[in-house]
Amino acid sequence: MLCLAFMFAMVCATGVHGARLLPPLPMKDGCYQASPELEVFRVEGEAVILQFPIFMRGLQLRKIAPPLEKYLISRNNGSDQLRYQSDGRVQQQGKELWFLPAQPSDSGEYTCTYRNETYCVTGSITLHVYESSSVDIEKLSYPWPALVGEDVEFNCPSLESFNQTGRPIQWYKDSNPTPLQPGRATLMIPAVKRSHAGVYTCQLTALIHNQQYKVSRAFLLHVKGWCCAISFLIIKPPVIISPRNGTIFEGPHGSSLELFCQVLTECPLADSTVVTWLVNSQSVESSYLERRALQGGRRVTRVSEMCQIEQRLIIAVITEEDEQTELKCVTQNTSGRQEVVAILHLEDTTFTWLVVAVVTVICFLMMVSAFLYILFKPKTKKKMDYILARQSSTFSV
Ligand SMILES: *[C@@H]1O[C@H](CO)[C@@H](O)[C@H](O)[C@H]1NC(C)=O
Ligand SMILES: *[C@@H]1O[C@H](CO)[C@@H](O)[C@H](O)[C@H]1NC(C)=O
Ligand SMILES: *[C@@H]1O[C@H](CO)[C@@H](O)[C@H](O)[C@H]1NC(C)=O
Ligand SMILES: *[C@@H]1O[C@H](CO)[C@@H](O)[C@H](O)[C@H]1NC(C)=O
Ligand SMILES: CC(=O)N[C@H]1CO[C@H](CO)[C@@H](O)[C@@H]1O
Repeated sequence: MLCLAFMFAMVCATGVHGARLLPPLPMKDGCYQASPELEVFRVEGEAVILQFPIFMRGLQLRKIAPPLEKYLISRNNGSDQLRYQSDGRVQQQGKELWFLPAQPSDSGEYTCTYRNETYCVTGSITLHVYESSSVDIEKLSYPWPALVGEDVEFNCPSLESFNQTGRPIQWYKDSNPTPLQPGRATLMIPAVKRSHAGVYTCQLTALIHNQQYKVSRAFLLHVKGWCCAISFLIIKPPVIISPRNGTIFEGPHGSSLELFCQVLTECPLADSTVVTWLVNSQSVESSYLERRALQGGRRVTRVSEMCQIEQRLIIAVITEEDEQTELKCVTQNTSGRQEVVAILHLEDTTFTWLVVAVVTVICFLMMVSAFLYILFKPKTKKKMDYILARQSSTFSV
């Protein structure tokens, strides 16, 4: 009986193995907490659409699809939760929060929550809105390292959510008011020179509720020549502390994986230190894993004198084609570059079946011996009596 129960448990465990195992989310106040989103930096006076891609992806992976009206977006202000209507300057539109336009006082933490009678899950994002006069351009812009002679191509990013007016996208360099080239979402700089370094801003006019709003994004282009790497040696380069080089990430077929790349760097460099995951040396978006993987959730924390940057890679479902896939974490700064390589390996389930087989054999043998014992028990007793009788007869002599 015990044997059968054990075998059943083993088979069940194997079955669960094959099902989609998602990393359990931490829970706070009865609500599961999705990992925080990438922080968002914007300028006042522009339209901002706040989204929760990591949270939404988490719901999707867990096959939770609440109706739009069940998402509750609110702002954390101490212990207060401020909610939003579907009109007004700041309004909730389904899974998004729209700022028409954003103000510096909008800076803060926002959460998106789905709750029903039995389940609750929440995600959070931090928004920074800068006054246009005091724009910290280093913070606002996407860092873009390049080497002299490289071709650089900028795509005006994160604009999919906006409906553009007929007006073309304009590109500006530094504070020069003359646009660089008219009307293209992509800016090309062939064979980049040192003089090209600087801040590139793309600007467009979006139409929201029949009103026009300004939307802009900026890139900070650094151009480094081979000659000058030495001048940065004084600053310690960023160091990847996890994962270790050569790590093998194991997961059974059908399960999901959440990987973290942790980088230690000097705090003043933290914002400009790039940490990225590559799949077989390609960006996640252009790799074969593009549909099943998502990277994000960059988080910077202070660790005594240094700053630690964490970048996540989530693989929704692992399949056979992922065997031996190379996952590389790369960190880069003008002070240096480091990379570690990890390999994806599909867990072998033969072992589990071997255990099941061994247990089955042991169970069978135990049952056979029990059967034999019952069969021969009476005979043994007779023999014992006989021996005892003989012994007593000997003693009586
Ligand atoms: C609450 O949501 C969870 C997750 O989607 C679902 O499994 C559960 O059935 C829901 N409960 C109710 C009462 O709707
Ligand atoms: C947050 O709370 C503080 C005091 O509790 C208040 O002064 C402030 O206006 C609140 N912020 C928002 C955005 O409501
Ligand atoms: C863009 O247009 C679509 C279709 O008209 C509309 O549903 C959506 O809300 C618009 N988005 C914005 C940000 O105005
Ligand atoms: C990890 O290994 C790769 C190649 O095997 C090497 O290029 C890289 O420098 C190594 N990284 C570290 C931190 O040792
Ligand atoms: C490529 C890159 O992001 N470089 C950064 C490394 O650190 C220097 C020193 O602060 C920054 O100026 C660069 O932006």
